[in-house]
Amino acid sequence: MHRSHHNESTESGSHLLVFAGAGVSAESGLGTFRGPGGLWEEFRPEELATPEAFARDPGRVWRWYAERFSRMREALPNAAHLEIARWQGLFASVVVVTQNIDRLHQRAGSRDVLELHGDLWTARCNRCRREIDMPSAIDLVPGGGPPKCACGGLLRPGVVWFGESLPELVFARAVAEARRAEILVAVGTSATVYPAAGLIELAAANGAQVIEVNREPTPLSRLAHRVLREPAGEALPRLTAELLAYGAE
Ligand code: BJW
Ligand code: ZN
Repeated sequence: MHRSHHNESTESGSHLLVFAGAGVSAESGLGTFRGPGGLWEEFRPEELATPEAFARDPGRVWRWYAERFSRMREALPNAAHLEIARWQGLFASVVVVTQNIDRLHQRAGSRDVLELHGDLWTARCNRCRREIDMPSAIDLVPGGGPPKCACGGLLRPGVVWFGESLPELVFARAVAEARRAEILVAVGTSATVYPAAGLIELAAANGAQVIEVNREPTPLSRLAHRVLREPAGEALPRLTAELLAYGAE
């Protein structure tokens, strides 16, 4: 890691990439997908998070997302989101690459957030791709859904389902950031869903220090240079001093 070129002694010249998953929002009361208490202990992912599921039973899929959205809009950023936002003042660059669709990083103040799996604050027509914000879409069909677009198509959540491509420009930028990252902090992700999880391997192959923050072991653990086996909201505030020390080496 190169020396800091900045005058402020607490600042590090490092390029930091935060790679986030559902676990970072667990302490905001939002369920994770996999693992204890995960959303998908009852539902297999393929059952609801696919274009095929939406085609088969759009009402069921829409209601599942509308319900998750109502919890999401009530949720608040937690200590983990806030600490990540604070890092912006401490490193040369901080890019948050998130698999989450809850906007909690943005609400905590992170300015450079790449959403790999879309955003549940937006709905999109499955025919003409017109976008509408989720609160308005939900209001169109109280208790039911999915709402119809003016073109006659169905509105769907603006997220990325299995078998769908990630937003191309967002993913391209995430690849570039993974290549130049000097430190990658992977927080609250099972690192099992691709191509997102491949970004961690890419960063490591390009020389990044990889730090994992997760309550449980994951396939990433053996590749990580440092592992913090604690809840993100407790681990991240403690990690800050360590990151600054790496950057100053
Ligand atoms: C804490 C904590 C605390 C808890 N503190 N930690 C076979 C091999 C390889 C790949 C494939 C394959 N078959 C199919 C594929 C491709 C597929 C894939 O990867 N499948 C694998 C599951 C096998 N990928 C895709 O389909 C992707 N697209 C694609 O590949 O396009 C190319 C293509 C096109 C056409 C045909 C084929 C390919 C798209 C993936 C889209 C993923 N979408 C979802 C749903 C989004 C909408 C929604 O929210 O409903 O995204 S799936 C779900 O998983 C969601 C998440 O973003 C994603 C990742 O999960 P995440 O964030 O890691 O959460 P969890 O729950 O898994 O983990 C939480 C972790 O936190 C745990 O480890 C806990 O321990 C920890 N934790 N509390 C710290 N307090
Ligand atoms: Zn339309």
